[in-house]
Amino acid sequence: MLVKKLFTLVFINKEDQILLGLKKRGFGVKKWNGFGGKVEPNETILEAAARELNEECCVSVRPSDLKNIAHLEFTFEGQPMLMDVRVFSTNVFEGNPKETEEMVPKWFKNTEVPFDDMWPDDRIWFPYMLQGKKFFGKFHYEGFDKILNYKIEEINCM
Ligand code: 6U4
Ligand code: NA
Ligand code: NA
Repeated sequence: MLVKKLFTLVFINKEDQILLGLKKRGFGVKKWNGFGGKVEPNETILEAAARELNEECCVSVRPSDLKNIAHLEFTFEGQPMLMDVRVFSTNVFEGNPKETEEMVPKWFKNTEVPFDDMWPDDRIWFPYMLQGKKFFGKFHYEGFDKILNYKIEEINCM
């Protein structure tokens, strides 16, 4: 049986730029990504998304300003875990991104996203996000570098 674990992933947009963070430790180390982490038992998914963003780069958002743009599922060959990742974005935020123990934040132009140094799935679903589409994707990995199979579809409501 697969054990499902719930995670958040937040992207901040400013004009034609997107805020990414270089992960300094743990899962996804040395990869650029949005900001997020595990949802704790005492909080809503939106609260977790806002909290993780603030912990990881000192940017503040109101949970109600976060738009749910995607639902991603990751499984790993031979592992009984399913990562259930809820993806949010907003251009309403406060504070300048600051480096923390977990992330080095940096603004990237939407046309200059560093896919070579990101999760391999990002290259597949970022185009949906950057076009303002909502979508569901599931990716099955062998190890952490190779996608064995995947499915992605645009959805109308989340
Ligand atoms: P701690 O234990 O506090 O360091 P926490 O911050 O709670 O961890 P973390 O950083 O392990 O959680 O969460 C993983 C983050 O990586 C979440 O934001 C989801 C994201 N993520 C995981 N797999 C991904 C993948 N294949 N592609 C992607 N993001 C992924 O774009
Ligand atoms: Na995290
Ligand atoms: Na975290």
